[in-house]
Amino acid sequence: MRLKNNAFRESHMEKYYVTTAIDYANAPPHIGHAYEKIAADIIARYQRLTGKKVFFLTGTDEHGSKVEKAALAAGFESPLAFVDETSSKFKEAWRRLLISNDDFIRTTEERHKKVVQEVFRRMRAKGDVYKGKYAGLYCDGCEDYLRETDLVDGKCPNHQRPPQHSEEENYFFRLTKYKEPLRAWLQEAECHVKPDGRRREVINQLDDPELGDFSITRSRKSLTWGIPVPDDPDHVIYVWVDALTNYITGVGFQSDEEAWNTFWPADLHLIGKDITKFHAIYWPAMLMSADLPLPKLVFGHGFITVEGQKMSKSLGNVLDPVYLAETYGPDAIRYFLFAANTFDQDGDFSRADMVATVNKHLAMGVGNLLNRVVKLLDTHFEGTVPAVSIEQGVLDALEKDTAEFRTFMDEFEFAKAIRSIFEIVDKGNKLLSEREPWKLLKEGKLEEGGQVLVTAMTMLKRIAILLSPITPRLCAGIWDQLGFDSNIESVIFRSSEFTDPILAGQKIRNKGRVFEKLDELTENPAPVPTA
Ligand code: ME8
Repeated sequence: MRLKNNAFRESHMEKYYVTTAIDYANAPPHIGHAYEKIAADIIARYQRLTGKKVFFLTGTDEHGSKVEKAALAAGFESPLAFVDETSSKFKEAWRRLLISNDDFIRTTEERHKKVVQEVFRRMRAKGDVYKGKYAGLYCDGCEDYLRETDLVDGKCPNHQRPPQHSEEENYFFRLTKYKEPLRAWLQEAECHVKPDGRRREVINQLDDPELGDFSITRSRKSLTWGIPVPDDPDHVIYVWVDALTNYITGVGFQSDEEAWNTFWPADLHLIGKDITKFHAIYWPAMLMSADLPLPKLVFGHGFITVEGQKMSKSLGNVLDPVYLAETYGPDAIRYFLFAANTFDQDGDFSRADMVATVNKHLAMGVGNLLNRVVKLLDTHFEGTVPAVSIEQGVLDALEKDTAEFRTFMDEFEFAKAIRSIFEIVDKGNKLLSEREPWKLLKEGKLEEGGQVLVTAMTMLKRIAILLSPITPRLCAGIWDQLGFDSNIESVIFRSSEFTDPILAGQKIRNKGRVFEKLDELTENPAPVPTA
């Protein structure tokens, strides 16, 4: 197992294991999937910055009737050939959006099949699995069992179509046995489900007497595309039991003892608000049954709409993240999504707003600050940092803004964290406009002018580091122009590289604009091609 920051070798380090939901491989990725993967990436990069050894897992959910039907509809003879193609589109999208995952799990992999079967065996050995008859409604859009009371006008409210009636012999999981321990876990002082509104919602679901044992298999007669039940090949394992188990497969359960002992339990399962029940009820109950430790935190983020509307194939407004990354660059998408939206609430992606926001903040705010500083250093100091001292007040203010940034990042309040960085950007631009170093230098006041420039450089150094989890490419560019030879991704808060002042003699590299202004593109966004 190789980690992004090579931290695995240092055993004394604190660890952080972050996962995303694994996306259904029934269609290519859309911007909602990208929103979650970018968020997890921002968290992973930030945790690396704090000096933790991080493991970041994402992947695709490839079994079940929804995927099987999509494969057939797309004219594929085997679902496997179909998911091979779809999962590669997810991988490609994450590469283009600079997602730094350490592994990408596919639920059709052999390593996963073994783990799912082992979890099933453990739950059965515990006496928590029994055979029974299932008669009820199933929505394969949700891959979930519905009740009459869940329906609106006879249809699944999420997928606007009637569920199927299904009647078959299934294996059931004794969820009812775990209701009490689950309630205790959900009410522990250390919150395991956030935001708090979601936690209360889950407790209400648990209190509902109708939430009973649930079916964890499908008969092979109705579904073949799944992992076989151990010792009973007439049944395949329910796709949610299969999917949730990815979180332990991906971190070496029964295959890589060192990784498993290091990283489990997960520090964070990052998921969308629609799948909290599976992660905060089913999954911890399965883990209790299998005698495995529970995750520390499940966080349910909000949903993203496009230009104020829910995405749908029929509206043709499903946004393709590859198209967006190609058209605007990864930093613009990453920045806008998290500067403009509140992570635990629903948000929106609007192209005009994105263009206006990144032009103002990144091109004008950060880009101009850098540009003015390196140009003046080039012209008046031959690109070499002069020897000056920085006022203590400036350094204290940087520490204050950094502390604020960290507090917000620890709570996944990305928009507020970004605002803390812009406190520094604004101070930097104000410093230049008030002190007018270009005038000082023209008048021959080299020491005074140089001091202003190195102060602004010190601010830019901090801006580059703090903003790097959000806009990694832009920040690598700033780092380079400031004249650092190291990789910005190797910086951690407690390293001397973070705290050291910029030394006299450092050579800056004036390479022109670090972030080009985006044009107001007028054509319609390309819809996601059907798989
Ligand atoms: O639920 N905005 O897969 P999925 C924000 N395979 N997030 C969104 C979104 C939107 N518009 N649309 C979807 C599944 N998501 C299962 C997960 S995990 C063991 C199995 C989020 O492809 C959604 O909430 O339907 C989920 O967290 C993720 O994208 C994958 O959704």
